[in-house]
Amino acid sequence: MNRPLVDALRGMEVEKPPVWIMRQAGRHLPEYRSLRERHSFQECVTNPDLAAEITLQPIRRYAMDGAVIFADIMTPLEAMGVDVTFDPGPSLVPHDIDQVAALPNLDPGDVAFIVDTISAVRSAVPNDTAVIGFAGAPTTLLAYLTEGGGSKDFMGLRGALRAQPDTAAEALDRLAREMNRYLRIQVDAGADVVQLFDTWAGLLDRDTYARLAAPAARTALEGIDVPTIYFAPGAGHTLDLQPSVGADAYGLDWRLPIDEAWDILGNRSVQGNLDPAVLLTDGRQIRAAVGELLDRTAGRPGHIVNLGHGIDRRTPVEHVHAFVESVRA
Ligand code: 1CP
Repeated sequence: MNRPLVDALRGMEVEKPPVWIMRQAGRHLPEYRSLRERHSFQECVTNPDLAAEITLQPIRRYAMDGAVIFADIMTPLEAMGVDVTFDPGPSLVPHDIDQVAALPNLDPGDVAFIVDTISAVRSAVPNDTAVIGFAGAPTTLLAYLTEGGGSKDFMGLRGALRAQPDTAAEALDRLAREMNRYLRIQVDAGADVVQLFDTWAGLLDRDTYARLAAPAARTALEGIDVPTIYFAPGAGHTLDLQPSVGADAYGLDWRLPIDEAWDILGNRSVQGNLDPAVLLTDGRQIRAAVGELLDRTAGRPGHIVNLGHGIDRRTPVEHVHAFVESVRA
């Protein structure tokens, strides 16, 4: 099966670098926002017709090389008995880390909708489009669980990792095993690629990252037999440590030039790393920035073009067209 995104993740030469955008489903698209006027976020995730429709919206508009399944990193925690609401970010009762270590196994019956969404998407997208499943990395999930929602510094997590390192390691392992199971469910359903989002790992110092975050991420990806991507934005200080996670590819934020970051990671595939703010400028600047990005990777095999983090909700659709077209030109 010829899927350029999958081939590039395996480090193979491809005709043109594959392209997709993190958070392409939802957020900036007017057709998503109009659906959301009639349906709650959770209804959109758990109803396979709606979730597949939202997943397909950016594929119809931009013919991306990958279709990322519409769900949230907190979604599988609900199948482990955690009550989460979205407003718009996740909100839940803060958990102690010993409570997290004791959470029940994920009940596959409670994520049956993801299986139906993935098969609906697989049969609707062109054959060369890759279906991208995902999960939150253990550290990032533990951050939301201990804090009860978003935070700029996640002091609850960082305090707990220091005060109770052994229980924290158990809690991370618990989450890692269940996310491994959740990723396998997505692969069995037809995901061609999976990405692990470690959005908050960059808050940790190198030593804590190496001792706790990286091994837990490794467990989450262990034995997954499709190409895997690990993405930890704001974690440039851990780039040399990240390959211990054992992914096939590493997502890069925009803070370092892609060639410098790639040299630190070594001989692996990379994904990124245009600053999402570039898509708030204009066609000329977008083309110039893509030109510079592609000059820096200079046809090196294993580059997947993406932004350095999720697309901003204010991004005009024409700017996304300009981005995708200049990658393909
Ligand atoms: O009202 C709405 O429309 C809800 C906004 C929203 C959306 C569209 C949330 C709540 N989640 C999502 C979908 C989503 N989340 C996807 C699928 C679509 C796609 O990628 O195109 C994915 C992959 C995520 C992943 C996610 N959720 C991450 C990791 C990625 C990243 O950007 O770093 C994180 C940190 C979350 C938590 C979350 N869920 C929602 C919000 C607003 C947040 C951030 C909360 C915070 O500020 O901490």
